[in-house]
Amino acid sequence: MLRRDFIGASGALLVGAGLVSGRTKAAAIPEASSMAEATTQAPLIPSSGPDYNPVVTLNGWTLPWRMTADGWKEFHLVAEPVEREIAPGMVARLWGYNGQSPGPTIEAVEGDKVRIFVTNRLPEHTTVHWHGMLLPSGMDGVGGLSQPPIKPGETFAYEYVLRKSGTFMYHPHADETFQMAMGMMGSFVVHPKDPAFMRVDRDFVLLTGAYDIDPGAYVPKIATMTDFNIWTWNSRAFPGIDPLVVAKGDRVRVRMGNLSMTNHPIHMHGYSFEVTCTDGGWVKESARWPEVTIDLPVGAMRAFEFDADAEGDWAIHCHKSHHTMNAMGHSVRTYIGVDQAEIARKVGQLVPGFMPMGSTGGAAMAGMRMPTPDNTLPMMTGEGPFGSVEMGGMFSVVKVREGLARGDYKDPGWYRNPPGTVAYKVEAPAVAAGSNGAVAAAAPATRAGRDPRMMTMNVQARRRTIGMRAQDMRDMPMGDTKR
Ligand SMILES: [Cu+2]
Repeated sequence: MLRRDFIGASGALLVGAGLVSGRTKAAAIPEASSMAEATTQAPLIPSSGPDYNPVVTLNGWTLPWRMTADGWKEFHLVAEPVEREIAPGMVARLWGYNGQSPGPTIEAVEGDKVRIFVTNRLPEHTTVHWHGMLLPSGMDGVGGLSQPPIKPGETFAYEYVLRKSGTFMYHPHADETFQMAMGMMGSFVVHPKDPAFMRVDRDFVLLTGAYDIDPGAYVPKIATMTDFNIWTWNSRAFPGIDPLVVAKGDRVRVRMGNLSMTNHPIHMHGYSFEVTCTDGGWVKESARWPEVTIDLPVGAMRAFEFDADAEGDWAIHCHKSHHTMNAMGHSVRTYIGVDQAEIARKVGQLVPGFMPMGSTGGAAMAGMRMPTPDNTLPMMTGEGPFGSVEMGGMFSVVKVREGLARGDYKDPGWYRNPPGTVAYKVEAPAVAAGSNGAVAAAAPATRAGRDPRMMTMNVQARRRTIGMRAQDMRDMPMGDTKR
């Protein structure tokens, strides 16, 4: 149905010539392009209209556009059900735009006249709100308030002039709770009219999101308010998130928006940086301060910049540690310091395959490879050059390398640390784990270790992963060793 042979940014096709605002006709609707790939697509270089340095949408793409003879930049969004690979091994059935969740990034230039067609292929009505834009009230996209809802099968046109440059978003403002929980959102970048203003060499954009998808399920639970288990950047979770590839010496901007239900303190290693733009506009130089973590509030965008002067593989992640886990349940009991050997022996007699976990911490989960339901992700995973990265969710790597060509976003592989610059093991007598007695002193936990009600896990019977997917633990029969 949808094809990718859209004319792109060439501006060669002059359909819609002579139309005036609000009077466009069906015949003038541009074809909608669609994207099936979940990998980062090359930036869309403008070939007509004002020049700009295009953004790179992490694990996403930019919506092609066309220029009409009378100077309107025309885009076509299609709201529709989509299938999105969250990471290899897990697909989610979401709602999005033009084949993807999030929808494609819209890019244009300050002063542009934009006409954005929105076709609704959802089973219910929708609208599109242009978050942060200065526009006529009737173009603001709030269903019932600023326009009638777009019913299934209908196409509406939004028309306005981009009055300021910056970092914005679009999302439904009709049944928005459910529709955003289903993945409906996109980035909208307006480049400055003067290409030299706030110029950077690499400009990344992404939206944070959160889903509650039970292991083995495909559709998010749309009524979840806090207890999400899949934390995403552009509807991808680590290790499915592409690295941010940067050439040493580049000026780099990362634009992030948050349409999830909680804030995300985004932390980047190896650098300090400054917030230079919010969805309210550019931040004056005198008003900026250095940070290594920026809070990304709900319903907001933050763009930060740094000069990439240090080569390496630098982690970038949400600093809420549960947001760097996949498919994690939040009713997991604590067994640190608990001697489970005896209970393991006893339960094992009744339930072959029983495996206790957590006595020494959670790291062992990352190495476990046990039977799992179809369509879910390991809680802590991702192979690095030194072993498991033990991460999931909102995590990626900024890869800064010497000598990358401009426009080269290919994954350069792992950083080769110069000799003598990697933390190393010291030859010394081995120290017994927990030897200071602090952990062993946790008396109630030790007592619990002998209580069979505290830990009954039957791996084989339910074909569920205990170690890797603590999500399942909240469904586990506690105190019932006969199942
Ligand atoms: Cu977070």
